[in-house]
This record gives sequence, C-alpha cells and structure tokens, in this order.
Amino acid sequence: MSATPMHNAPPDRLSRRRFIAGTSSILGTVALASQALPARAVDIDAVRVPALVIGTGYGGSVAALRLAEAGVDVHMVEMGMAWDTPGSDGKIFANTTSPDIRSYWLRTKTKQPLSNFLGFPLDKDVPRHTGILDAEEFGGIIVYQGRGVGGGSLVNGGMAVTPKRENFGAVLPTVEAAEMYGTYYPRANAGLGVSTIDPAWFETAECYRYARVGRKHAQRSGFPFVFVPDVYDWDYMKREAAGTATKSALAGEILYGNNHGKKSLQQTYLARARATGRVTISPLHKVTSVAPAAGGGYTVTVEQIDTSGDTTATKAMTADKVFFAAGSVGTSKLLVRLKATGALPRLNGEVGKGWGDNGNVMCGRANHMWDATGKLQSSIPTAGIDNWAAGGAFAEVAPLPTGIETYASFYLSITRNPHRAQFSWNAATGRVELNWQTAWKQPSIDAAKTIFDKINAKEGTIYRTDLFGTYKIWGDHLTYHPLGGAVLDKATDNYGRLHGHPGLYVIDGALIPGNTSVNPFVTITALAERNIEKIVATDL
Ligand code: FAE
Repeated sequence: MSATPMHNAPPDRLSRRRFIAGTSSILGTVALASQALPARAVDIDAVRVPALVIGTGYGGSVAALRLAEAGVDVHMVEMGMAWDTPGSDGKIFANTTSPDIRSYWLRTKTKQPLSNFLGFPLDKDVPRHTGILDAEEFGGIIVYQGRGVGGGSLVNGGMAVTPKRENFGAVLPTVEAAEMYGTYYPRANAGLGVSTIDPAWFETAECYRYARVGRKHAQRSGFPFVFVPDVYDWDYMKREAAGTATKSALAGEILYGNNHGKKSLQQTYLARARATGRVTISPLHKVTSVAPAAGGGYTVTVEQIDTSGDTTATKAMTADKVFFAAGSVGTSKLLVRLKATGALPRLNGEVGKGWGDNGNVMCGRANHMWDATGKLQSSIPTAGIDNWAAGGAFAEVAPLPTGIETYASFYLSITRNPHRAQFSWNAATGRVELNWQTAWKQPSIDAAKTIFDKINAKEGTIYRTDLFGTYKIWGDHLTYHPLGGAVLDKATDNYGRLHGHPGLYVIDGALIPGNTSVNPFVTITALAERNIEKIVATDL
C-alpha cells in the first residue's frame, strides 16, 4: 500500500487551515499497510488524488484493483471499521449465536433477522458501536448491509450465483449478455474465488443434513434442486468437520463475520489491490459531500468518526475522478441529497429511482420427527430450489445453526417482485427517505408459496410461525439484497458515468434495477469489471 504524495503548504496557509497528522493513509487514519510512513502535518485542502472510491464493497474493490493495475493511485474511503484486529476473546468477529459490541452498526439493541425462536424474542441490548452489520430502517423495510473494509462480503453467506442466461435480459436489459457470460462473469468468479461443494462430501457430511432434507422435499414435489457455488473454502470446511481446523462455518459464524474459511474481499480483490502499492484505505471515514472543485475535479468532504459514531474531524480533499461504491442504499442516499441540496445540481431526475429488494422473503417449515435437520449445521448455504420460470422464486435452503435439533427447514427466497421504490430528500428532517411499502412484499410471498405450499401439502407439514414474531409466517420486513437507485443507462450512461457531472461514476449495486433473479454479488462484481474496463480504456 502506498500513499499519494501530500504537499506541505507554505507557512501562511498552514496557519489558516486545518491540519491532520498524516500517517501512511492520506486521511491520517490507521492504514492497512505493513509499514507506515513518518507522521507529518498535511494541508488537507492541498491533497489531490487521481481517483477516490467511496466504499470498499464489491464495486469499490473491483474499481480500486483495476484502476491501480492501470497505474492510477486510488484512495478508498470506508465508513466502517478495518476488521483486522482481534477483540479480547482473540477473535476478530463475533458468533452469530452470541451477538456483542462488534455485531451491529450504531444500535443499542440487536435487530436480528430472525427476531424470535419458539416464542421467545431474541434481541438484546448491546453497546452502541460501529459494528459490522447495519440493520438500516426505512418506513416499510429493514435493509441489512455490511459495514467495514470489505462491505457486504464481511457478513454475507458467500453464495456466488451467476443468473441463468435466459433471465439476464430482465436483470440488466441494456447490457450485452454475450460479453457478460463470455468475459465478465468468468472474470468475476475467478477474482472472487468461487467454487462448488464436492458433491460426494455433501452426501455424507453431517453438517449438510439440513440441505439434504431440503433436497428430498424439493424433489418429491417435483422442483429442480441445484447446488449453489460459494466463496467459502470447501477444503477448509472439510478440515473443520474432521476436527483438524478451527471451526468457523461449523461453529455458526456468518452474520457478524467469519473468522476463518470465507474468502471475503479482504482476501481477494482488496488483497490484490493493496499488493499493487497504489491503493490506500481510510476506515472509519464517511463521505458526506462531493461537489465540483474550482480548479477541476471534485471536492470530497469526509467525516472521521470514532467507534461510537461521533465525528472527530471533518476533512476535505480533491479528486479528479470519484467512484460511488457505497452500496445501493449508500450511493443512492448520497446522490439524492447532493442533487437536492445543490452540491451536484446537474444529476438527472433518474437519481434515486428504480430501487428493489431482489424480492427477498424468508420462511420456515416444521418437519416431521423423521426429518431431523441436524444439531450441527454449516452456516454456509450450498443449495437452492429453482422455481423461477414457473413461479418466480429461487429459494436458498438456509441453515438454522442453533446447536439444537429444531426439525425446521429454513429458506431465503429471491422472487420476481415488480415493485420499485424511490429515494427522496426530506428537507424538513434532513434525511433521505425510501417509499417502499411493507405490503409490496405480497408478490414475493405469493411466489414463495408456489414452492412451499406444494411441499407442505406433499409432506403433510406446516409453516413455522415462531421465527419472525408471534404467529407470523413470513419474514417480509427485510432485505439482504438492496439493488438500484442509480440505475445503469438511466441515472448514468451504459457504463456507470453519472449524467451531468463528468468524472463521477457509480460502480456498485445501485446500478442494477432492483432484481438479479439470484443472489446479487457476482452480478455486481461482473458489471463493475465490465464498466471499469471501459472507463480505464476511454476516460483515463
Ligand atoms: P457493499 O458491499 O454494501 O459496500 C458498500 C460499502 O460502502 C460498505 O462497506 C459501506 O460501509 C460503505 N459506505 C456506505 N456509505 C458510505 C459513505 N458515505 N462513506 C464511506 N463509506 C460508505 O456494496 N449476496 C450474495 O450474492 N450472496 C449471498 O450469500 C449474500 N448474503 C448476504 C447476507 C447478508 C446478511 C447481507 C447483509 C447481504 C448478503 N448478500 C449476499 C448481499 C451482498 O452482500 C450485497 O449485494 C453486496 O455486498 C453489495 O455490494 P456493493 O458493492 O453494492
């Protein structure tokens, strides 16, 4: 990792301006470098970088790597923590079954996706902290997102699914399928380290009994059952099962990070980006404004925060090019506010539109006693039920890693939901709002029922009613897969260049118009690979 040269200003300017003590990172934070440069005072107004990337998730990591490989110095600004230091228990990440201070983004009570179990509420008080999982509440939906260096890759299940080609036209209507399936999906899969479980091991592994029960029930009702690729290291999981490696997936780690086994972006794209020596990262720094700079480029305002979320310094720098990679919600919120408040007045009217939840809906089924799903469940899902063509639903067979036998089958369905919401600026509250309605989940529930009503009828089983409240069947209050808000070829051109302000780009899930028919991060990564290749070739 290297630092872009910082200029010392003449003494008269030094006395008038604010300074930061520089380390190896431009913004004066703890850098992720192996060796730090000597500390020095920096005139932040004089800091100019060729490329600034907002956010360190999939889109941001692809942009940083490819820009750096092309010889461009890149600075990445990330509002979450670095997640490179163990806590007092010797672990970086908390266990899913025992959330603690590390688990939630600036909340005083956990907001677990499964709120209840056997009638008991699961949420508990935690200290307010810049934890890893954000349960961001809008009026009609809770949007779960990863926070930290690596973005969603820190908290997600690693399910790395390429949409079926026949569905691609609806996923990204203005992108040529041939180039995606010929070049960019393969590149993304290779860069992410995607692979599929050894089918022979799957048949015997105790930790996938729940998935085999899921398969049996799907097939008995005539549904196609498919293995789902993942970025988890399957050989590592075999060693976990054999007792020769420290357990992660087999210890229930997932939602608040995996201490071992999972190839998050920290191990893949970001590691390669750092190895170029051209990429710096500032964790615990939040971009609050981007506006045209007098001398060209953009002035980027950044707030440094502490682990309580309080602002400790406000900084500014100038960037020739700015890449919005703050995730669908983060990028949309920034752009909508910056347009409405006049910082970026020439953004077009498509900004904030076209947001969807990827049709996410959850449910559980209560199995008979002869269909035990196992006390030991790998937290990494590996299989799905594909009823997209007939019923508009792709259901992943998800784990319930509670450590006890629950006789429950649990599913996260991705469905064809036609509703799209819009972000808008509320000047009175000073907040960006999202007009998603809870009732808009009904098409998703109907699609999921095409699978699970049939399975229940065939098996003589019923839905669980204890997982999302009291007597509530459907987890219809949330999404893990926010998509859209700055849609490709609408708010931007067909490569993510924002209309109205040359040199500004969107390169994350905000580009995708609301649904990918499967889990989204491979598509986000592949689209970013496609767009950055064009941008490097033509704009730099
Ligand atoms: P993302 O990865 O969200 O990165 C955005 C980054 O920007 C974050 O690190 C933010 O902290 C940061 N940021 C936001 N605002 C600012 C700001 N103002 N200044 C500085 N930094 C900022 O964006 N997808 C799959 O394909 N397979 C799965 O198995 C899967 N499981 C999931 C499970 C969970 C619990 C969750 C929450 C998500 C899951 N997803 C899964 C979704 C996937 O993680 C998500 O689509 C991608 O992470 C989105 O990638 P982006 O690059 O758009």
